[in-house]
Amino acid sequence: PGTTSNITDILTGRCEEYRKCLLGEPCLPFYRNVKCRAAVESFFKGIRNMDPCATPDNAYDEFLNMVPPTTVRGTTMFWSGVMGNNIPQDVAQVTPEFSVLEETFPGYMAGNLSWCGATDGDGTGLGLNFTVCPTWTSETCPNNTKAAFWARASKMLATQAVGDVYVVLNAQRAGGAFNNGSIFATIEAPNLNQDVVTNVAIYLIPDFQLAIPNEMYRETCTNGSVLYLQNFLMNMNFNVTCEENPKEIMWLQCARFANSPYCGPYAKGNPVV
Ligand code: AVW
Repeated sequence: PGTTSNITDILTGRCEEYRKCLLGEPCLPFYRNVKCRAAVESFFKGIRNMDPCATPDNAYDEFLNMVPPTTVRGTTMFWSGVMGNNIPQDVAQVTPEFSVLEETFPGYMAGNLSWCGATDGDGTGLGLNFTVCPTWTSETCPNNTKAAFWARASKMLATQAVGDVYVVLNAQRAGGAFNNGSIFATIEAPNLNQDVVTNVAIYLIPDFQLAIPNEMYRETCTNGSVLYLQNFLMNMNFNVTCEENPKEIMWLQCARFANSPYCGPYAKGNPVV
């Protein structure tokens, strides 16, 4: 996939927006003093002149410690398997009760950008590749420059979460709504703190855009990988709840995909059992 050639300017501009609280997000006084030039420099520091598939786990630590992801108690929302149409991100944006990674300082800066390190240089002298970046796969490019960023930022998001937390899962995901190899399964769930997280609420959402007739749920709250996740979390001593098609999300899906057969009084999904 192509890269974001003006990434330095974009990161700087977004840093200034966030630090000055221009975005309506919960905004900490601590962030106001962030030096955006230094923050952007530290963003690149650990990846310059590096093989884009051999990024160290800690490559972004200096950056992430300057602008750590923080969320208000009781609002942290994780998501997995639902990236296609940005539903959790958009719900979180209009709902102060929910905060996703993309609304935190580092998540906002890096959202929708593409970048990677380069060992051979490409004439810019920046040690980055401004032409093309390798796609992440566990076999060919496990420690991908960009994947390493989201993995570390996700870990910090989970570690600092307190109060009730939420996770949005796709009820129609092939292979199961809870995917064992996902960031949520491998990094976020294991880093939640039993002493401070009061409940994990699973929000199981159908895909209103794809809207497969009579297949609103491949899995429900009481079977398959979602049941497995509930047991996994309960074994870790978390309180767990699970809700199918919660209204907070359903409304936005119907606003967006108004002709979906899952919307309206004649909604043609399978009845929830
Ligand atoms: P997935 P995961 N922007 O749908 O549980 C761009 O299976 O693995 O869900 N790419 C991202 C972002 C982001 N903000 N976040 C993750 N990715 C990548 C962060 C990730 O490398 C949030 F807090 C993965 O390959 C969610 O709770 C793919 O997008 C959780 O991690 C999504 O795979 C979603 O990751």
